[in-house]
Amino acid sequence: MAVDLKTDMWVTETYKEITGLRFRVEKTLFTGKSPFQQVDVVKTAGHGNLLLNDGLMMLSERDEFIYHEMIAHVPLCVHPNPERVLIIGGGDGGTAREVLKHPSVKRAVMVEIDEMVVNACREHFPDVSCALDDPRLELRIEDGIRFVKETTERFDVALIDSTDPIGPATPLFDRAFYGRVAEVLSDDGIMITQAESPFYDPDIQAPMFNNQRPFFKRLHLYLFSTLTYPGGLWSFGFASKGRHPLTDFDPDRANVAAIPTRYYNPGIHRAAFMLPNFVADGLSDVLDPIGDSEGPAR
Ligand code: AG3
Repeated sequence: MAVDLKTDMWVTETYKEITGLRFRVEKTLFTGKSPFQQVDVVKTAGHGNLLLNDGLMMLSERDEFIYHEMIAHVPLCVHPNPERVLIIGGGDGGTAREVLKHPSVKRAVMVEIDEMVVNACREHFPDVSCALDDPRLELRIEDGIRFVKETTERFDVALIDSTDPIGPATPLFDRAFYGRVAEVLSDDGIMITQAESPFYDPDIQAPMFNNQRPFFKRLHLYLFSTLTYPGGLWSFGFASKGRHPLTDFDPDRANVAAIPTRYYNPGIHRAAFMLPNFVADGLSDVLDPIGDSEGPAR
């Protein structure tokens, strides 16, 4: 089909001034400026609705399931009995939706700093925000840094569903924050952190893991593909007080088959921790080996 130049609209995320990712837009659904960031929702031609914070793509309806399944099910299927889950950020509700698929979870607390994100997603991403009113979830509009400093509650799993370390999410990559998260976690606790692009962001990943090292016994990285973030390959950090992401993973005990997913399964779980050489070599000083061999996962 020919492109009508008068109505041809695209939204572009420019990343580090070296690459751009763009989607055709049909119309703008929401635009607002909160005390924390610029929030935009557009309807795209082929990827459903798309949320941007400060011009950075956060999620599209078409592929959000990959990110949200991978941040939630990997730790929840490694922990032997995850009952209490903390989510920092994640205002769209996608992470909460996946967490609450686990029958073992009795209580989830989600701490999102920006109410505008929650409201925009309630309206424009109904299939993502659908679990925000689940009675097991407490949604707090509050600074996550302050919450972990002040809470006396303890959690089995903490999921740091943050944006890039610019703007409001910057302190979520600091040593002091990871220290507090470790304190609010139980003795077999697991923390997952949004860990950026293995191609473009080793300069963010290495300090991130260094900042976690004093508080966790095991640090690993795992990968997933995305249509919505620059480069198409993205990662999470897996930090635990002892649990191993593969040898402590038992798909039967976790009853993976009973959790409805479109991306995550036991094979994906294991494969995600296998790192290409350039990733493993770049992070060999900061990650733990995944297997018996020397050096990080491969
Ligand atoms: N969190 C954002 C991940 C990083 C995106 N970075 C980027 N586009 N430059 C997504 C929140 C989903 N709950």
